[in-house]
Amino acid sequence: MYKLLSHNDLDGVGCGILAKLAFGQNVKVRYNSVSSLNREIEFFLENDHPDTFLFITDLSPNEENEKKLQQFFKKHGNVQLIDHHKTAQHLDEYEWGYVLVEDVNGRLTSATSLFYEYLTSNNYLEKSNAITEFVELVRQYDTWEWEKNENHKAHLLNSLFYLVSIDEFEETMIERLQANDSFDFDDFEKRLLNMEEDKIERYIRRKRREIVQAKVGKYYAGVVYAESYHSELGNELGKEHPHLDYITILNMGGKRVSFRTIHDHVDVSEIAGHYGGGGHQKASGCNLTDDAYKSYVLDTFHLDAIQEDAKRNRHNLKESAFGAMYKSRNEDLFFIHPKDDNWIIEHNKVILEKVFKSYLEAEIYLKRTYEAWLVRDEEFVEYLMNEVRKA
Ligand SMILES: [Mn+2]
Repeated sequence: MYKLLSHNDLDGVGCGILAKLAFGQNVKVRYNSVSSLNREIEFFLENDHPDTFLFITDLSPNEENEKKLQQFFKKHGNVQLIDHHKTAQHLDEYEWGYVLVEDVNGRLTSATSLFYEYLTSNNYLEKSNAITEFVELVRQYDTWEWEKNENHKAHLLNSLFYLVSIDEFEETMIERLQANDSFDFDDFEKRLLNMEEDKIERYIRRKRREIVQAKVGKYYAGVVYAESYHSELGNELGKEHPHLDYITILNMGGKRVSFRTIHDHVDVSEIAGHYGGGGHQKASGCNLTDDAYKSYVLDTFHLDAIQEDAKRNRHNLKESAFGAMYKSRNEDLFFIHPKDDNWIIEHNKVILEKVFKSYLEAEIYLKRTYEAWLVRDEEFVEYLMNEVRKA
């Protein structure tokens, strides 16, 4: 018998699907949240038959269970952990641990892609075009490579995953991967997914109006409350507000926090680690501990949402040689102007001493310090007309 304990997201369930394709009726699969894994490991060690081979994928045990698993392994040899999270790298030291963040070609891995290699190289499962394609879609979604590659099919697969129950998703995928030479959605799914994509877009649009900014430690964080679409949201809000080092997404009901960044200079697995969580450089999470609650909920609850930059302007434009006009909540006016080879900021007609090498640098400073936003054309034109009148 085999038992698989895996994560309850697409990458984790991808592992479950592969396990069932490989071992059929001989594997029991349990999907876990990050916090429920340790209970499952303890249950396994106490209750399961010692001949049962235990796989753990896409999740890592706490220190106590790490030791217990090592003891179990020494006695029975029946454990294999496969993971790709940066914060699980210490488990690679164990004979039973295999943790790889990047493969030999520098490609980011996922638990499903690592488990696929494991199962096929040990002859538990035969490679097929359909499975290979499915595994690659999961990997691209999980590593967010799909966006760079514009591989929307990977995103759709994740959307489908959240539209149906895990059981239904598993069953449909197993059937499809066994029966077909290539992997695709059926017509009904395609129609459903179209509607779902629209729904995600509307959800994100609403959340854009709720995000607040706060300095937490040395970094500027965007903070938003959301129960779903954390990766999509983190990505969109990160791109919308490049002056923020990372985005924090709070799921109050689940008492979980997600961290996402689009930047290379921040490692959000370290930030999550600070609160007892973990993950990847660009995506991580932790429980909503008292500390996390204080930093992200209590200390930010009174803040007003960030105002978005005007989007449809034709005159008041960023990087304009005439200067771009911004406004803060207390009605202060700002202009970012080019001067010689640099950019400068004018605050209520007083030029700030600081000089910036790029427009973006100036804007980052402005938004971090004053939370100002690019005003709409109407306001910009009215201001200019008033100035002309005065003159
Ligand atoms: Mn994963």
